[in-house]
Amino acid sequence: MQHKYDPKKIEGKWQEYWEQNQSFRTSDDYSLPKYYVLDMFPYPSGSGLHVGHPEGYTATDIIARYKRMNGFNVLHPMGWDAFGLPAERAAVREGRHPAEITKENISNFTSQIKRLGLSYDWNRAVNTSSPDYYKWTQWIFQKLFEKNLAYLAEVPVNWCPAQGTVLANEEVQDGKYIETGDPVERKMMRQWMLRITSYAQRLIDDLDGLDWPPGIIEMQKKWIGRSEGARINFKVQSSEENLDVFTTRPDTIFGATFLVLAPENPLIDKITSSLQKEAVISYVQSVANVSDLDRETASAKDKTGVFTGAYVTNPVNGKSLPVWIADYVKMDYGTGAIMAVPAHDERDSDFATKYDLPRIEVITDDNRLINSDFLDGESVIDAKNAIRVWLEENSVGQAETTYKLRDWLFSRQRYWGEPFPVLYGKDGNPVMAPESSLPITLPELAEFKPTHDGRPPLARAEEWKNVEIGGDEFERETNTMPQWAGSCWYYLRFMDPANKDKPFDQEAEKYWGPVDLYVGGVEHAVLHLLYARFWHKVLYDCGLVHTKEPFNKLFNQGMILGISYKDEHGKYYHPKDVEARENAFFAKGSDTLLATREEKMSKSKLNVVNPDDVIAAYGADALRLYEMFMGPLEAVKPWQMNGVKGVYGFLERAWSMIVDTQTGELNSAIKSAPESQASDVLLRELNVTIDKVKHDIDGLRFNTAVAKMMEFVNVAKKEKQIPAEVAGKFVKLLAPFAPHMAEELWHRLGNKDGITYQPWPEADAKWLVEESMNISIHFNGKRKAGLNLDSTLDETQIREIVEAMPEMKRHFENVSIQKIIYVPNKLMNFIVK
Ligand code: ANZ
Repeated sequence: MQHKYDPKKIEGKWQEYWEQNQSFRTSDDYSLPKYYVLDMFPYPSGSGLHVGHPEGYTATDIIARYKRMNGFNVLHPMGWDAFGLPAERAAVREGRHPAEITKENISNFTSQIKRLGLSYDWNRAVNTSSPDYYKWTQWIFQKLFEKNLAYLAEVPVNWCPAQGTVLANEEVQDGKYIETGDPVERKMMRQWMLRITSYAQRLIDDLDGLDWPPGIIEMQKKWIGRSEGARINFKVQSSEENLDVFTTRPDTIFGATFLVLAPENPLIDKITSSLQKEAVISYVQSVANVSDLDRETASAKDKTGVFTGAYVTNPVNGKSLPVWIADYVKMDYGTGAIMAVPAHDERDSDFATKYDLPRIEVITDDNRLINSDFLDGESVIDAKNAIRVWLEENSVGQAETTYKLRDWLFSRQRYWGEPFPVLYGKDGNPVMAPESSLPITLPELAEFKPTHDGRPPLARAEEWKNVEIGGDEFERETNTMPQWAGSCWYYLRFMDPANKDKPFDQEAEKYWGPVDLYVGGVEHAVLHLLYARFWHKVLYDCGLVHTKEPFNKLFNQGMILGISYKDEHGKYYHPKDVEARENAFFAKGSDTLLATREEKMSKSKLNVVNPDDVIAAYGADALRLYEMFMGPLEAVKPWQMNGVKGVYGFLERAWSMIVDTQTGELNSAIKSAPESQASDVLLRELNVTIDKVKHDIDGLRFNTAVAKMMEFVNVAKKEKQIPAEVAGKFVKLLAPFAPHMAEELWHRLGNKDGITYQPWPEADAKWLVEESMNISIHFNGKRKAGLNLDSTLDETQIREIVEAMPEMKRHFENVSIQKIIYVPNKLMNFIVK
């Protein structure tokens, strides 16, 4: 029998036991209460797991194990978000096929994750790049098409020349592809679009009922970007045309001194005067290739524009306003035209300064209207309402709400993605491939590199591309879906992963939906989490899911930072080399030391910690426990190996509390006596610990739960006698956190069944109250005495004690008690007359 705590001898053994016993297999008994706890499934990258992954995974695993012990049927699955650019880039780099690389990475991730002792039901694993999964991604796309939510359009796209593909708005930041930093350009292309904008309002409204971090809710609202304002029609002079502007500040209309059109606005052709034509054409051409970002961030002095030669009439006062073109106005927002109010808008002000255009002040410092005729003296809020009514009454405008959210650009010129279930007939119009032909499998392609002209790699698959149905010839769509497609609905597939006839069974969804707890990184705030909500709502409208929202509670774990070492030249050092280098420095008498930094883990900074190394040194239980003990789950925190050593020490103490490390038998303090034979000190500590751990797990405060268990062990180790029942209860508390050790100790305590489904211990309320309490005794609000009493006494008993006390006697003489105010555990106030 093993004597000392040795995770190597324990962990593999129990992992095998769980697998053999299918301990974590989810039950199909829908009469049980359910709990669905989900991790954001990983992209199986070539670099494998780093210690950031197990942070969220351990947290959800604790919840899953805890819920099982509380009688829930738990769905706790894991899978692979396996399509996407990185596998393709790795394939190009290594000269191998992305399918092969993905398979290898998945197998590596699986064994790494299994070593952590996470209680996933592996029977339910899904892989978004496998045909029996993406069959249904294609099927859902067809539902979107049927509902007119998928359409082809010639659109300005974010074209990334380096990657040879278009990107979604969400994937571009500061004019660069967020994954690689490659620059992104604007280009017109015919692409598949998803009409997420028709769900904009519902995507805002339904955030209300969600238990999500307020920051994420804010980010989604901001991204959707609802703006309330007005559309105002300006008549173009000596023309039949009208120019509509969108403004959030209709109250400033008397301050408008010119209008500005986006360079792409189609009205430009119709209103430009012949005199200005040449200048306008040359300006429009010059800005055609400037990226949105550069357009937006152009500073005051770089503001550019050109006069069209046309004038409009301001409907409120009949004044003539010149119409300009400038690239700070965007075509894809509002109406692609604005009324410029230089006195109150910074960009308009910059532009007016540069081109010497007038400004009229209409708002005072205290937000009242001036120079505004019938609006003078009004507050901004009242003026907004008044002008809206005026515009509507005079039929020159109306209230309008716009959103920043754009439709989702849904096609990519890449190989490693879901093929579209779409065919083009001879007329070039798209039709859906027959449902019976799904999945449209991705053809094996020897040459899958992106092309540089934007033609998708699949266009090379001649045989695959051309299909004949009932004598008619068709060509397949050769674009693929973006990497976000598969993750839009994977949480639904986990409910019924083997279904061959449907994406998932309705009964399964009714039982398991929605996800009760979803844990993942904050980086998905507006990408995955918005896309999945959108698809879910579409499925809701199709009657396929019964809840409006997919994820009831969301929690973001904080990033784990690595400690990196950098010298004065900016060079990074591996921690192993640091000691040697510093010694060398001291030997040379140099005073240059390496600077230590806490930074995001990355290969280039040599600060990535691999969980395999931690497990090899301290075991999976110590790794899990440390990940939880480092700090609050949501906090950003640095990885410290010493901390792992610390929790390892705790595990050793917990072990030796139960096992005699000399003989390997049970520690002599462990007695087969009933729980009641434990000392009051131990019983109190046990019950307080049970209570605290329960509440901390419920609140996802795992670090304080671990701290409490540490306290328990310190108290228990001073005891001469620990009834096995008491030890067993502690082991149950430990089980969600350090499941391997808990399972081992549980069996050593003489239990035959595994610990997974043992009922969670309940705290005996009797031990939760403080032993004694300090009560201050008042008469008519004045403190007369302080008493230390047994905390189990109730109001009547305390009153009797006080009345019987000789030193209190005089306070009760010659008075009558009107009322007694009792604040439990604090004070008793006698109101007397
Ligand atoms: C007059 C005005 C006066 C404006 C003022 C602002 C301040 P948000 O809040 O982002 O919705 N705008 C409208 N369409 C635009 C476009 N296509 N490209 C660039 N700018 C556009 O901003 C709405 C405001 O942004 C609108 O209200 C308009 O300028 C400008 F003191 O109209 B405002």
